[in-house]
Amino acid sequence: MLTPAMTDRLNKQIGLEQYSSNLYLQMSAWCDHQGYTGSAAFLREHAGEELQHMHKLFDYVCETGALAVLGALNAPPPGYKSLGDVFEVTYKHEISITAGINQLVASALAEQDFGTFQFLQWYVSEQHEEERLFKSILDKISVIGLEGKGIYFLDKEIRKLAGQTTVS
Ligand code: OFO
Repeated sequence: MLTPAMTDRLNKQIGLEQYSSNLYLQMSAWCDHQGYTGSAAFLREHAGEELQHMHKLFDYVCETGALAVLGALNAPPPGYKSLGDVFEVTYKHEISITAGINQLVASALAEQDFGTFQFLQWYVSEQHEEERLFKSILDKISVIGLEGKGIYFLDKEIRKLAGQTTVS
């Protein structure tokens, strides 16, 4: 059984995962509009993964007998300065999600809610993968660059990353 405070925190995280999905779906629209079809495919696929993260939390809250509540979401930014800007934002966003998960884990421990603590371990590992994935894209950007044909090859490389992370 979840405390009301823990239910509230988990519901907030449900909203953050749903926002992540909207953020990446909107980024995929921008990339497609600019002709970066590889990045668009990768981000669209990643938006789907974020929805799975949201559903996993939603199911957990429901399974404990608490009420899952979907709150209002902010609109994600519709435009970006460059493809590099898109992936700077994704990396910073994932770092902020990691901080939120860490706070959830700390409050589960403080409440001695070991069931939630155990459940959240999946998100701890997942955030390690998320940060690694988006950092690897920033590394590709700094090696290949965004000038001339570089952006064409970069976009092809990013397409190859679609489907490389898994949700179980
Ligand atoms: Fe749900 O991991 Fe990214 O945000």
